[in-house]
Amino acid sequence: MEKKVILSGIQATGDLHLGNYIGAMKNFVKMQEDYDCYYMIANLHALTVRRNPNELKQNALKVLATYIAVGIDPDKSTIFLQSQVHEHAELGWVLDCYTYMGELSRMTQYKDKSSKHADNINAGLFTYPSLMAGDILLYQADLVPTGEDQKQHVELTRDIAERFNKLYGETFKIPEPYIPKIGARIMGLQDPTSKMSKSSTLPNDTILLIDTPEEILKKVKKAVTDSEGIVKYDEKNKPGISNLMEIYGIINNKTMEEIEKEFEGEGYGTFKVAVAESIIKELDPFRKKYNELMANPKNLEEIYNKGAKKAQEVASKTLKDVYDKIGIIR
Ligand code: ATP
Ligand code: LTN
Repeated sequence: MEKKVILSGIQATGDLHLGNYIGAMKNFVKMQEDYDCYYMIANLHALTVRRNPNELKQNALKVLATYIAVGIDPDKSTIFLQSQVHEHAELGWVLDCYTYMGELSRMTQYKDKSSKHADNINAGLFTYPSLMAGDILLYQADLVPTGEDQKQHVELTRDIAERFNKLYGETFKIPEPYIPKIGARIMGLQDPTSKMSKSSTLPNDTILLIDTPEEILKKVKKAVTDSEGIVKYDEKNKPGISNLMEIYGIINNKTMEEIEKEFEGEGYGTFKVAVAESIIKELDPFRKKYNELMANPKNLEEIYNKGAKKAQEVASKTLKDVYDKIGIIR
């Protein structure tokens, strides 16, 4: 039986954090055993916010090295740069013409980012989801593993694909979002009411995968909690503690009830140290491997060139079918 296809991507916008790891990459690693996986570095998507060119290049390599250091095996999964497979930009344009302004204007990410970057509300920021739909549909993906914040974009992708299929006949597989039940929205440590993010400006809010054990311990110790002093899961009234519990639960494979029992009668101090130690242990092999990979850019280049070739074989077939169906001479 043919394996089901997975596609996901992460923007090349900076050092990756614990939210990216728990919400997305931990699943990328698990899924590569049973699925035909395509993991993309979304560097074209990163252009929606003004970037320094050298940093953008470097960030693409950082995401690639992170993928491999968390356990994605380039011999099992296809890892590639979005920019190296020109079919993404082409299908993105075609799908722009099958996506309505009304749909795009309802996207939460667009609303968030345009309020944060009010001086640069460019057309790319607005049409971002149709480029993302192209990423997914080019590979005929069955499942798209992401954090909660991307669910809306995958749902729009389904609508666009269904619309196209209705007009031209079966062309695209209709993808499903794959969102983890726990950990799909890891919150900031300083502001547990908004998601942990690369672009957070609060110090100690985000745990980076490259943080040292000392930094991780310091950040977790400083995490905002509440004055109750009881380790209990209550997302609404105890967002800080609930967030730490989710992190601890995912890493140690424990339910919220089990964690409540384990820390019954203990204060937040003890619990925070246990959380920090779990994160440190989980990320310990990562840091060494990441640094080794980043020290050898030639090796990274080989990996992304090989991945792009494989990705393009699949992507070009879908684009050819699309162009034939809509009447574009190639
Ligand atoms: P930015 O701050 O630049 O928007 P980001 O930190 O939100 O970046 P993305 O590159 O947009 O990160 O996301 C990469 C993947 O990680 C996506 O699948 C996204 O859903 C997931 N993700 C991002 N933040 C979190 C989070 N706090 N909790 C769980 N998953 C997350
Ligand atoms: N929009 C995503 C990144 C992304 C993506 C994709 C995710 C670009 N293309 C295709 C899944 C599938 C984000 O901002 N995290």
